[in-house]
Amino acid sequence: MTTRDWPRIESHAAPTPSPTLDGLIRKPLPQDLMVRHGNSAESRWETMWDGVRDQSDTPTDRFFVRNHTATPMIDVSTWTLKLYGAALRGSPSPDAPIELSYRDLLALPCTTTRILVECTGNGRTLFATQQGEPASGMQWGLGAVGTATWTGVPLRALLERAGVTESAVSVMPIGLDADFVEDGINHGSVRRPLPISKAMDDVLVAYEMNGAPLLPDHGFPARLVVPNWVGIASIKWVGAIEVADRELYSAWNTIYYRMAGEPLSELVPKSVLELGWDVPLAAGRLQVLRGRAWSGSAKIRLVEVSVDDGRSWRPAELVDDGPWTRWSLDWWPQRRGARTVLTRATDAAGNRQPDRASSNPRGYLFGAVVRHPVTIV
Ligand SMILES: Nc1nc2c(c(=O)[nH]1)N[C@H]1C(S)=C(S)[C@@H](COP(=O)(O)O)O[C@H]1N2
Ligand SMILES: [Mo]
Repeated sequence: MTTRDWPRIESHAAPTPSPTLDGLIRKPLPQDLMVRHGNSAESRWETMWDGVRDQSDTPTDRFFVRNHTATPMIDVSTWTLKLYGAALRGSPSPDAPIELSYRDLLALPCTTTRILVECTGNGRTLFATQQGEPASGMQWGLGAVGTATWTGVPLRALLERAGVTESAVSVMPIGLDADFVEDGINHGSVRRPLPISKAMDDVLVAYEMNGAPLLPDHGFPARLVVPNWVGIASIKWVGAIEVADRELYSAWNTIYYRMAGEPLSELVPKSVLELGWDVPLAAGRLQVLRGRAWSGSAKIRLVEVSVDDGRSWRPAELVDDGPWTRWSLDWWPQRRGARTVLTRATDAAGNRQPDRASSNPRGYLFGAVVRHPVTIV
């Protein structure tokens, strides 16, 4: 039926665990599945479709990891989730919070739902390669994104049980990983406030990912998962949640994760190919280009592909419409040599990927059309 001529990915069944560097990440990071970046790691898009696997969620073994410091190992027998703040009934203080054990959390009514998590800096290296604007920060390719099926308790239900009042303005989930220190400044625990409207909408306090308890790297024993928002909102290893009757601030909404003077929230439309960079594809044979597209604002309505540098575009077939949309397009490349495949997504709110991403020094939200190099052999 279809032919693919990029190198086969070896040994999905039994990946060779590469020794993790000094415990910064705990899960194995086989080089055929992941690209390591110090304390973090990104997925390889070429592993998402291997001719056998036909599924939309990212398998947990190849889900990207973004750590500010290192994955902590949390003892679930002593862990509790603490809720406090002036916008809870009785204004419980941090010293006398409402507390839930792991067992308490698992006993509450739960929800299972598919949600995409994308790092705000995903695609950052393309600011340099496509726009000549190198940006500081984790030097991600396009693999700092994934979707999973999460099970947990809606944050709204937890806040209601804790007696959230009409006065609530801001909700601050606080991580239990080490303090984040940069340039000699200690910014404290990784934490980022959510407006009460988002906190009461669709946020999950998740304890399972793809049908199994969270791995330590993905936030065990519990984490937030915030649909459609920048990945930093989805605080891992959550230990406390403050519910305040005023705006709350941390480095993660004042220094980091801002553009044009505003804290970032929704993800922008993007589309990617499930291919490695510079892969060889055979000339004169059917190549099924497969990929995924997503947007934080609305469902994906259209994905277009150009193989002539943007002069003409062909609409791809949309395969499904989960938290990301899988798409495919048949291509019979003829001319041999270095070629570029451009993909462009449009969402139902009318947002279309631009030719250039908005410049910003930290390299957030690279949403421009990606120019994916392939070699026709
Ligand atoms: N406590 C805590 N939560 C965190 C982080 C962190 O370093 N510490 N990283 C954030 C960032 S920047 C991203 S993109 C996502 C990544 O989630 P993942 O590692 O499960 O893919 O977690 C977020 N939650
Ligand atoms: Mo991130």
